[in-house]
Amino acid sequence: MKETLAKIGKIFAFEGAIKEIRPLGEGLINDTFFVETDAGSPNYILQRKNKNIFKDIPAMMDNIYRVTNHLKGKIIEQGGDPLREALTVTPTLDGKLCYKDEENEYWAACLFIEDTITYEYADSPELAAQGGKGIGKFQAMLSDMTEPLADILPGFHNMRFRFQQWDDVLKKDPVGRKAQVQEEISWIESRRKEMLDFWSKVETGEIPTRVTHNDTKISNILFDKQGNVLCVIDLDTVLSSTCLNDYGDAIRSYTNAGKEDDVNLDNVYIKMDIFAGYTSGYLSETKSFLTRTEIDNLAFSAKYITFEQVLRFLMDYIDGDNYYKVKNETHNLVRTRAQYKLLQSMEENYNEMCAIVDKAIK
Ligand code: GN1
Ligand code: MG
Repeated sequence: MKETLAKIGKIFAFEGAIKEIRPLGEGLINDTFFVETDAGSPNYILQRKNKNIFKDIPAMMDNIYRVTNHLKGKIIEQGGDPLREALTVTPTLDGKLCYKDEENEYWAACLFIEDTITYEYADSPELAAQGGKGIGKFQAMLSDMTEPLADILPGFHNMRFRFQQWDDVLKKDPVGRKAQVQEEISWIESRRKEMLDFWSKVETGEIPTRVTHNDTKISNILFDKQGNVLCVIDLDTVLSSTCLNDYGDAIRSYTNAGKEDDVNLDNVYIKMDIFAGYTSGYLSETKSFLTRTEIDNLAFSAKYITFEQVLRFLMDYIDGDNYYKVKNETHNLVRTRAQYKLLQSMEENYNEMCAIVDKAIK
């Protein structure tokens, strides 16, 4: 691997000599590396993108390039620092946004942003409010982006598509795990209708589509040392979809008192003060452009995205662990149960969640 990384490092237009390339982070999909260069030169992030999941990586990189350029234009207008407040894609020496190696693996790079903090969970309502503001601003800056983005992950948060995949995997039961997870399967089936009903509103246009991030978990946000959001990262999933995905997925990660894959389910529940913090920060930036229907569906979107995550983890378990990276053979099942516990906690607190949204909008 070291040799491969050294070879790939030479392909990109990095300033300064490379000192070391080492693994970074806990992403579930791509392989991420930190590229350390000589003192005085910027450092970089290098990623091997997951080609099993992203079928058209050049199109994905083109989306990222266009979105970051749009963001940089806004940041400059607002007097901000475009190199710290938006990702900067680093091209190859011959000017391409990604590189395909001899093994048909795709690599891409961006500038590393120094002096930032990342979190796995929100430790205070204030931090959650800043996170909400950050995603709200991100959506606001992209709200006038009219050029269409390539649909590089068809059906990503589309429940009708997810249920098609689900029905297929259950029919095939490729590794014979279905019999052990009958109870977990019933968690999905008993909510099929309400989840599809929500998605119908997107299909009919009652809920509009916008440029959205689609993977807004807290670890995809860089905070500065004062606790403000500096930059939204991991733009692989920027797509045209409902912005409720971004609110819902953020609530799924910020408010969870436990871990996404917590073995101890007593740790997992929704922290309502964090929910209130995130919601007030998010709405302070977005209430001027969100429609009434979007606002009325915010609380539901948290249940929707958490349910989708239960379905996706369980489906991958039944399928034999082909999608998410796993640390052991029950990892996807552990994730399923932990996310289900979070969903149940949201269901128990749903009326209060709706009341908090109503209060924040007044
Ligand atoms: C994946 O790779 P990462 O960790 O940013 C996944 C998200 C899930 C998330 C769960 C393209 O994101 O949809 O919500 O894991 N990304 C893709 O942690 O499927
Ligand atoms: Mg991601």
